[in-house]
Amino acid sequence: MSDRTAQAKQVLAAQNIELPSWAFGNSGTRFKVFAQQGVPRDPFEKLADAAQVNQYTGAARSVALHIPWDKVDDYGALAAHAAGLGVQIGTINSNTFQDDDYMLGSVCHPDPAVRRKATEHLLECVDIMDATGSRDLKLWFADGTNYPGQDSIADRQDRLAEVLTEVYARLGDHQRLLLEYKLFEPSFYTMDVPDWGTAYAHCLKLGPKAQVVIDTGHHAPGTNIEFIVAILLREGKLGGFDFNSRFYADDDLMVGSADPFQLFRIMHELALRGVVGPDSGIAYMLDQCHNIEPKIAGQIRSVMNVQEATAKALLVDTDALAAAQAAGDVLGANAVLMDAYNTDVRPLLVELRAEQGLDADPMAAYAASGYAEKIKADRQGGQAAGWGA
Ligand code: LRH
Ligand code: MN
Ligand code: MN
Repeated sequence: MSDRTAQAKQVLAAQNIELPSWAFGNSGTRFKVFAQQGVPRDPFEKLADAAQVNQYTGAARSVALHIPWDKVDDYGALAAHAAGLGVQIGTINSNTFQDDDYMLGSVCHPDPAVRRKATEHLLECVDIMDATGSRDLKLWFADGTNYPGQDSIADRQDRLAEVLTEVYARLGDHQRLLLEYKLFEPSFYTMDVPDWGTAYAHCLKLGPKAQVVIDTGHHAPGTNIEFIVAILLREGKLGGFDFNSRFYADDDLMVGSADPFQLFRIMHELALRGVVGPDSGIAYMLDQCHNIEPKIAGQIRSVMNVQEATAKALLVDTDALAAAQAAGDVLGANAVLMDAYNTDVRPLLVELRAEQGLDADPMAAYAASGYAEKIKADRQGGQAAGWGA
């Protein structure tokens, strides 16, 4: 085994891909939410399903919550339940997009009373982080406008900055605020945090505990996401990822399914700088919905897709790449990258799983476990993921 392969295995063994609790609930589009049998009825069961993904991949040791979709009376009990299942509660995602009050926005709303309500929700999310031991608060705002003149673009930025400042001040020493941007939807003329530049500008003003999140589905078609990764890394402002795939918009399909080469290019930028591991300060999360495929298996496949892209990125011959780049050897440099991308890393991952005491084929092992049949029999009336419930 080459040194590079051995090193790759070490990094892969430590890799963590956080799962979204909402991936396990029923979901769909605005046209139809499809009810699957056996889906979780409460956050405790969502954690149980997420633990299955970790059991067969060994690479998904934390689960993100979405509040209030995952509201419970006792978050300490939920965290203890997670620990008992061998996982932990990760990022807390806020939700200021589902109340009627938020029709014209939340933290950017022209009415101070609505902004106050949204701010109180964000502060409550930090309370929950205290109870669960979570490090990260992930903020995504549906705020924006649909029509020119509807509201002042600049004033809305001021309102946003004011709320972010208050929430930032509430964070504990080891807590962070991750600001997620999105180009479009649900607003179509302006989003108040449409791109990485806007998120970066706010995070820079706030301070070191504020970082940008890249959701891979939140860009214009053709955007070079790995360029954004490189820039944010360089500035020390890359807080994490919401991984998913898209063909057209914010499709929330399984990561690495629509464009595995893009995922590889992103992971290459991260591997180059040695920040793939869980101690990098970059939260690697999935943000997906499984509308027509089974959810637990969909999450297992997604984790495997990230592992495969990561393995390929770790196999890039960085010495040869640097030499070709320095020599201005355009085709040579490109060939080094493509060699790694075209490597079949599945045998390497099978070896890794054997070393970790895992089954070689997580999909088959989960299918053979009988868990899917058991939850179908045991659970009646599962929860919708959140939207369109
Ligand atoms: C918005 C988003 C954001 C939300 C999640 C459910 O499109 O990506 O991260 O919290 O979807
Ligand atoms: Mn997201
Ligand atoms: Mn999204």
